[in-house]
Amino acid sequence: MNILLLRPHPGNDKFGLGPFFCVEPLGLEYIGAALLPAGHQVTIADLRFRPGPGSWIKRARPQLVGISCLHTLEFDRVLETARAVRRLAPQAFIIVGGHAAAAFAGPLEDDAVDAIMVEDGEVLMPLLAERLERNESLEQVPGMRLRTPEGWVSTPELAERPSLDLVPLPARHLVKQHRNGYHCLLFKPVWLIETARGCPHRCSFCSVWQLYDRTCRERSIEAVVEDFATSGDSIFVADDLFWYNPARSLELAAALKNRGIYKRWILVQTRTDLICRSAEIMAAWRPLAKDFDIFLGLEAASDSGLSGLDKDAGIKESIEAVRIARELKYGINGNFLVDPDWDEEGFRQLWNFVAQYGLQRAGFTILTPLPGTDYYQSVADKTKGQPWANFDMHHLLWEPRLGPERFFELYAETWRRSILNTAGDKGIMDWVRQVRPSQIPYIIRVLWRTQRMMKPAEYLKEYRATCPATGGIVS
Ligand code: B12
Ligand code: SF4
Repeated sequence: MNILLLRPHPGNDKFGLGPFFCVEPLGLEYIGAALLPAGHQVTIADLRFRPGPGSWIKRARPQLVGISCLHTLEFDRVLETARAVRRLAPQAFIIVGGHAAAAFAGPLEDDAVDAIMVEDGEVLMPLLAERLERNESLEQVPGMRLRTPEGWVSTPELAERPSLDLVPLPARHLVKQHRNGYHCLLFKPVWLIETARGCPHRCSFCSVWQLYDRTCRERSIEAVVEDFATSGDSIFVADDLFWYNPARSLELAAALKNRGIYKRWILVQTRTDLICRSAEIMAAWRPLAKDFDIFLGLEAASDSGLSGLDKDAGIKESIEAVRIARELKYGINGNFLVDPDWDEEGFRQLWNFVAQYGLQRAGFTILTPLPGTDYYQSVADKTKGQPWANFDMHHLLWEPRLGPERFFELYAETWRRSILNTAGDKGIMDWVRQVRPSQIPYIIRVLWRTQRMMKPAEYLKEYRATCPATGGIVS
């Protein structure tokens, strides 16, 4: 069967670090790897690059089209893509899947879509393709919301989550044509690698643990080593919780070292408390790359702030984790959450913490109720009518305690305290001096775009366009 897998353009990268990151659709590559052995013709098209869906449909002549939906903010774009596919290939079966679709399928239940996968795709997509090929009923394909003449129904639940080793390596050759477009910060091309999936923690703002019921599955050491060995020189590790399993983490570092793997750059994401108890592991990993960065969920500047987010780690861990990582010469990129319910003191506390511990290399996102979390359910009424594109963690979804004008003044001021402020400590020439001549136009373009995050008027304009109080709401 001809199968086309699409990664739509998310549509919303006005704010945030979107312009700094563009990585491969790894979920689609794993699905591709699961479909190929069954004899299917699989094409992956990344619509963040040219051409658009029309050309791909002409080329692939698909009977089955899968559209990925990683983030809540992509919902409307995903539906637009599905409608375009429906027009261009009316006979094709259209399924949507991916993290945001699985965590909260409701908004995607639209006539342009035939099914939504609410589980991983590696086992279920081959099953779906087989049933479609044989013209058999789809109601027994587990893990889906399915559009039927009687309306949307849930198919049976998957008996158990499959082992990640069922599909040991992603079909990276399917995105060969896009490879040079994948980048993170100044590293290009970049490879995305997954070593484990899920998280046993319970941060209130996060949709990952709720989707995976606080489980975490790991790939085998052999599969991960092979993936590192056959990928390029700059690696972004997709795991939400790197170094989670101490014994495995040490074993993996040793296995990579034995295979002679050494990368130009590795980026991982983890928690402060894991770093505090993993100094030995971190020491074992550090020599595996020339530059090694960590995305660290710092989230708040006080113990009460952290416990309000169910972070289950304190400020002591934040400070200690930063110290350990710096001592081992890791780069730290923190992220803090800014609560619409803050008063002025909330902002000042954050600024003092950032200044005291030199955390200017950080992102500051607005605490946003992500669909699929209990937090979302508890405030769903307040977010009614908001366009999904506003769930990018840089929009206010309701009136903040300080009022929108003052809130955005202080929020923009928070970003002005980051290293991205070219009028701050690190000027544009400091950035330019750090890059190769060929990278200068890129870095200038990206920095120019990010300066928007330091301008309250830019946020206010968007807020007023969608705020119920101003009558600007999009319904
Ligand atoms: C890589 C990544 C990114 C990349 C983008 C990747 C891309 N291709 O565009 C970057 C760094 C740019 C990014 C940015 C952001 N991200 Co992000 N990101 C991820 C991350 C770490 C990994 C995704 C991944 O590839 N996983 C590995 C693959 C193998 O798994 P998978 O994608 O889930 O695929 C499987 C299934 O979902 C399914 N599947 C996937 N696609 C499809 C398609 C079909 C048709 C089917 C049937 C099945 C299916 O099958 C696959 C195989 O089993 C996830 C974390 C996570 N746990 O998923 C967060 C995550 C998706 N991001 C998140 C967030 C919050 C963001 C930001 C808003 C953060 C910010 N502070 O700004 C921004 C938004 C940027 C923007 N404006 O678009 C949240 C999502 C929250 C939500 N509900 O919206 C996550 C879950 C992280 C978290 N812990 O909260 N992100
Ligand atoms: S924010 Fe990170 S640590 Fe917390 S539940 Fe989500 S993935 Fe786990």
